Amino acid sequence: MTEHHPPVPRDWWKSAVVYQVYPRSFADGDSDGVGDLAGLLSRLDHLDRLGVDVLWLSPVFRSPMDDNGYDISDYRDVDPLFGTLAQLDDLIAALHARGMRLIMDLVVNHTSDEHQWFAESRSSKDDPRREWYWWRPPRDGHVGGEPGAEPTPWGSVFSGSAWTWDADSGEYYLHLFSPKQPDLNWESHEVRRAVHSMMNWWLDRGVDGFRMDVINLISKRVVPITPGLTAGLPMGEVGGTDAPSAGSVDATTYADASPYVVNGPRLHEFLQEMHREVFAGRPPGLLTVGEMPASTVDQAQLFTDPARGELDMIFQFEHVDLDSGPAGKWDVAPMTLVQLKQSLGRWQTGLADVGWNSLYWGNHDQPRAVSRFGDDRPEHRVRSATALATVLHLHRGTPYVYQGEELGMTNAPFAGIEDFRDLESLNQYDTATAHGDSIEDVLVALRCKSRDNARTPMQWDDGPHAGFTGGEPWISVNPNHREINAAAQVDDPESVFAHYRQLIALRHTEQAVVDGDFEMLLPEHEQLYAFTRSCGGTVLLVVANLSAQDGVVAEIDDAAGWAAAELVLANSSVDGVPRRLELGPWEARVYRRFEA
Ligand code: TEU
Repeated sequence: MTEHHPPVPRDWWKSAVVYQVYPRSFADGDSDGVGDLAGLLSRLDHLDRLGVDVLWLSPVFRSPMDDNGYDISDYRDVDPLFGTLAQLDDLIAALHARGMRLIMDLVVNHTSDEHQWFAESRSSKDDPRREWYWWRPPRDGHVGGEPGAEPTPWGSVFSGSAWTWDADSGEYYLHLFSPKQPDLNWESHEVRRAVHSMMNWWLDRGVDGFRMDVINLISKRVVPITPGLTAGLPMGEVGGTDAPSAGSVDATTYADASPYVVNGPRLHEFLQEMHREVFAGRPPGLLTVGEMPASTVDQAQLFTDPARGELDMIFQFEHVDLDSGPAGKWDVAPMTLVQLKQSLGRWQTGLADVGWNSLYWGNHDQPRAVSRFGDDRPEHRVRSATALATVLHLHRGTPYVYQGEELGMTNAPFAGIEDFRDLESLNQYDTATAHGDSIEDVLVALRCKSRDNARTPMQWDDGPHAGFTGGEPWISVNPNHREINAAAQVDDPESVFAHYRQLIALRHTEQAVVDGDFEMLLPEHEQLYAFTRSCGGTVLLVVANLSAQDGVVAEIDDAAGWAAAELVLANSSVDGVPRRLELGPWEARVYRRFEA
């Protein structure tokens, strides 16, 4: 269906904005309490009005839903919970008719344990598909299934061991996530061929690319078998200091697998092969973004250098790990604005000449942006959400908007553990309380960091269940939907939604937003986030007070000149022509001027 698109430049995505839909929580068309494709199809006007260019749809494939669809049992069909393949074709057509593109979630580090491939693989040690997954015997001198017999002491991201014992075939299989998400063995060229063929099938059907789930975990560090190592996998140390950056591995009981599974030795080779087999021969208009926890700027440069033929951009995790302490995600730590600027600024500089950034504050795995990086108290919420958006969207890179972020949706007021649904949160609760942590301490961390914060239903209106469903929602709707909802915002020029619309439109019209060089100003300032973007003779100044403090003055070169420049965009009105740049709580402005 690519022939429907007008000719597009290869790097069209530099001026694009992507909107992420987590289908389970977006809109429910059949009143079973779970969002679905019918619901999404009925809400495309919302995306259209916002002006986004691309929809990233989290998984809708067949799945037992252990991890809400990130455990796929059939890559070539839609789960009945979400609808039908015909509806997905309708979605592709409807988006293309509106000039939008669709990228699907590609989850190929692992499958579901209910995928046919795994069923065959586990059926016997001699099955031809045995080597499609990571099977290993118990540790030397141990009996399979007993504690301590796991091939390596690696922990899973979702608590517990990364190995599960299969008594029937007498071996363990590896799962870096849940036991229902066995890791595929990418060393097998048959696995790689099967994945490429599935990807080509989707592109032929009309999808425009993929967001690739934990794609930097597909190459594992397999080493020759020597004493002290189990069957070619290194052990790792229990209690090691390298907490996995994105995960929540219980470091007192398990070893961190990340040195052996993150950005492994054949990753570049696998990505280049995928590019050749799937993307290289196709016309421009496709988008690839790899989710890559624990990746550095230097690595990102290699992954996204167009000359290398790997990916268009990656999701890095540095800025969303700043509020994690040494013990990982649940060890909630304070984060300063100076640290945040240092981190994002380094990515701007590092990918200035080669490669490209993706930009995000949130997604379905992260707490709500305004609650985490901003101030969600009623008196600051709107300005804080719009200030954050201004800063992010004016960086160099492709911005991603997570559903509800454009409304300034907040974290949820979860009370007890019965309010949570996510397996990661539920496992963490069990593990931490079994360890002796107090229930209240565990809940405090969950309320802050649980992925369920992002997964409460989209707030469409102030009616029952926020207009999300005619049934009982699978997870509670945030009671603040009475104030925070789409219906109240789409026609209000002062709303968070209207501000996002302006930011997206600005990227479409102002070349300096897309291509301009980035220069950080006032890096040590504790309240202000300020930078310029320059392109040709155009210079944009972005200045935002990311604090609740009033009267914060930006002391930059030629502040008076800037204060008199054209105000392109702001989240609060500026009266007259001030002689200096003084900002109120969470105030953000974008100025433009032309320099010879
Ligand atoms: O996430 C992988 C990942 O590293 C995380 O963001 C993870 O959810 C978080 O660290 C947990 O603390 C991807 C998907 O986005 C996520 O929803 C899936 O659960 C996961 O992979 C497994 O497929």
